[in-house]
Amino acid sequence: LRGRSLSVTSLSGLPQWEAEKLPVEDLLLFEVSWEVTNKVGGIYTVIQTKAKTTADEWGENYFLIGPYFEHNVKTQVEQCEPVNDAVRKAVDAMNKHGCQVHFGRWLIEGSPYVVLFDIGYSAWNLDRWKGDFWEACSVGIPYHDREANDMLIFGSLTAWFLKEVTDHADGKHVIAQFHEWQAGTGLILSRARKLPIATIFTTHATLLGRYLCAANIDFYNHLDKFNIDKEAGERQIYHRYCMERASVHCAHVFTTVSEITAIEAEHMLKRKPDVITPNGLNVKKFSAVHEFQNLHAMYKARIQDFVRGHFYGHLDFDLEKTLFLFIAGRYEFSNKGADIFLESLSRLNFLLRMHKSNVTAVVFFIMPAKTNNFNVETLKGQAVRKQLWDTVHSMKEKFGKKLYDALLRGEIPDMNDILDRDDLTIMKRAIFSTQRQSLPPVTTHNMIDDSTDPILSTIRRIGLFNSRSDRVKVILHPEFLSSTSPLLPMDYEEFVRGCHLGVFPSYYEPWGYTPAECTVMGIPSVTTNLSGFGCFIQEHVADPTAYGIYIVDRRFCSPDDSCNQLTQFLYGFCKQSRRQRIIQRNRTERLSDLLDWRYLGRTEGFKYPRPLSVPPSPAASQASSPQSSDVEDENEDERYNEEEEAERDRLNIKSPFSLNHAPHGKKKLHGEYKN
Ligand code: G6P
Ligand code: 1S3
Repeated sequence: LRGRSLSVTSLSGLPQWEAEKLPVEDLLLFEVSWEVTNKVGGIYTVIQTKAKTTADEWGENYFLIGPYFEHNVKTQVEQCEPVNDAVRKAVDAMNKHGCQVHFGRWLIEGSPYVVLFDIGYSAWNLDRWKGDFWEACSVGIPYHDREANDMLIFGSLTAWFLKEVTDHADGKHVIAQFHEWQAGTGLILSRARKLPIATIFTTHATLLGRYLCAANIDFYNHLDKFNIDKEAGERQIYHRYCMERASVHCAHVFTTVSEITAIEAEHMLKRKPDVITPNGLNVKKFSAVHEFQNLHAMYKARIQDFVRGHFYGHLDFDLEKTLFLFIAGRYEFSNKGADIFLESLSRLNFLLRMHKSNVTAVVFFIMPAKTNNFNVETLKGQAVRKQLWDTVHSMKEKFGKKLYDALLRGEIPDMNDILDRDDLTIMKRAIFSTQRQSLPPVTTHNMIDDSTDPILSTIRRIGLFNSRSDRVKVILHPEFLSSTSPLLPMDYEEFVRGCHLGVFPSYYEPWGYTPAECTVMGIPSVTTNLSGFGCFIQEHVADPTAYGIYIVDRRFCSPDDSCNQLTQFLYGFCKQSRRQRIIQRNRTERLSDLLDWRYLGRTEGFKYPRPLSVPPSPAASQASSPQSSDVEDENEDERYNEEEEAERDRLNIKSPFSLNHAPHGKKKLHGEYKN
C-alpha cells in the first residue's frame, strides 16, 4: 500500500493487499469517532463494548481517535506516552505545531489506546480549514452551525494526524474506520490528500432518515420517492448532509449496522453498503447460570422501594403482583415509539380494568429532557417512605427490648401491654403522614417545557394520571439514571435487571441497543421489525416471542394495528404467572451468545430453534384470565433452574459459539440448529 495513491475519484475498491494474510504486527488500526470517551448516544456503546475484543485481536496496534474533554479525560483516561514510534512522532509533531493532542489508555475493558484532540485549542485554524475542505469537496459550512464547525476541526486534526502516522509508519499498513458523519470529514480530507490508508465509513443512522421519520412521514413506503436534496435543504441540514454523503462515497468500504439501514442508506445516501456489521455487546457470563435471576430479584426490591415512596398514600396495589415496564433512550418521541407505547398503555389499562385484573403495571419512561431538577412531591414521597421506615425500625427496637427483658425474666409478655399509648400515637402519626391530597406525580422532575412536552401532553390526552383505579401507572424520569441519584439510586444496568419488560416500539432504529442489552441480562423486551435488532432476531430465532423478544410489526401495518398488536403483547405479558416469567427470562438469557462481539460474524445461517421445554411458549400458554397469576410457587424456583440447565444441555447451545473457532473463521454452525 505504501506510496500507492488513492484518488478520490477512483473509488473502485480496496487497495490490493490481503488483510487476512498480513500479520497484525504489520497493520495499524485507527477507529475514529466523536464518541470515543465521550458519551452522546449509541456509538459510545458500540466502541466501548467492542474495545476488549478488538484490543485482544489487535493488541498494541489498535488506537481510538476522539475529542478531548477535560471532564471525560479526568474520569476515564490514564494519560501516558505512546509506545508506537509512528504514533509518538505524529503526536509530537502536532503538539509542536500548536495543537493539543492527548494520548493515553481509556480505562474500560481492554484498555485501548486513545488519541484525543482538543478542539477548542485548534479553533483558530477554522477559517483556513474551511477553505481546505471547500477545496477538497466543495462543501461549505455555515458559521452558525457550531456542531458542524467542531466536526470540521476534529476531521482536519484527524487527517493531519493520519498524515503524520503514514509518514512514519515504516512499512506498516494503516486502516482507519470512521463512524458517522461527525467523523467523516477526517475521511474526506485523508482521501483528498491521497493518504495511503484503507478507509471504512460506518453509518449508524442517516441524517435524513432520522429527520424524515421524526416528522411522522410514512418513510419506508416512500423511500424511493424523496427529493433528498430538497428535503435536506428544507430542514437546513444540507451542508451536514453533504458531509455525510461525501464521507460515504469517499470510503473504500461502506458499512452499516443493519439490513434496514442498508436499504435506507441506498436511497438516502446513494450507496449500497458493502458490509453489514450488526452491533454486539461485551457479554459477561456468571459462573452460576441463574445468577441473573437472583440479580433480578435483588434489583426489583430496590425499584419496589422507590415505588413505595412514589405512590405513598395510594399503595392499594400489591407489589408482589406489580410488573415494572420501561422505555429508555434518546428523547425522540415518535422515532423511539413513545407515541404508540402510550397509546397501547391506555388500551392495556382499559383491558386490565375491564377484566378486573389484580396485576398493576408501573411504567417508567427514562428519556432525558430539559428540567429544573426533581419536583418536591417526588422527593417528599421518598422522604415519607424513609421516615416510615425509621419509625418502624425504632418501634421494632423498643418492642424487641421489651420482649427480650420479659423473656430474661422468664415471662411471656402480654402483647397488649408491649405497645404503650405513645407507641400507638407514633404509629397513628406515621399513617397520617402518608395521606396526600394529590395523585402520585407522573413525572419525577420539574419539566421546563411542561405544557408542550410530547409525553406529558399525551398523558394528559389519554388521562393516565395514576388514579387509584388505573392498573397502569406512569412515571416519567426525564434524566438518565445514576447510582448517585437521591431519588432512584440505581445505574441503568441495575434498573434494567430489576424490571420485567423493556418496551422499545421504535419507528426509526438503525440497530437498537436497548432491547439487546435487556436480552443479555435475561430481561424480555419489545422491539419492532423496523429496528435492526428486531430484524436480526427474526433472522436468527425461530420463535422470538417464546424467547421473550416481542416484535411489533411497524412496517406492514397501520399505526393503529401496531398499537393493537403491542397492546396484546403487553396484556399477554401481564397475564403470565411468575413461573412463566422465570422460564421466559431463562430463555431470553440463552440468546446472549448471539449478541456477543466475539461471535458476531459467525452467525450466518444459524437459527435458534423453538424452545423444547413446556410450556412451549409463555404467550401461547397464557391462562385465559389474568387471575391465573395468583398461583405462584416460590419453592419451585430450584426446579425451574434444573429444567433450564437440562434444556441448555440438550440444545448444547454453547457449542455453536465456541471460542475454539479460528478468530477470523466464518464457520458454518451446526446444521441441526438450522430451521
Ligand atoms: C427470580 C428469583 C426468584 C423470584 C423471581 C421473581 O427468578 O430467582 O426467586 O421469585 O425472580 O420473578 P418476578 O417475575 O415475579 O419478578
Ligand atoms: C444510533 O444511535 P441512536 O439511538 O440515535 O446508533 C446506535 C449504535 O449503532 C444504534 O443502536 C441506534 O439505533 C441508532 O439510533
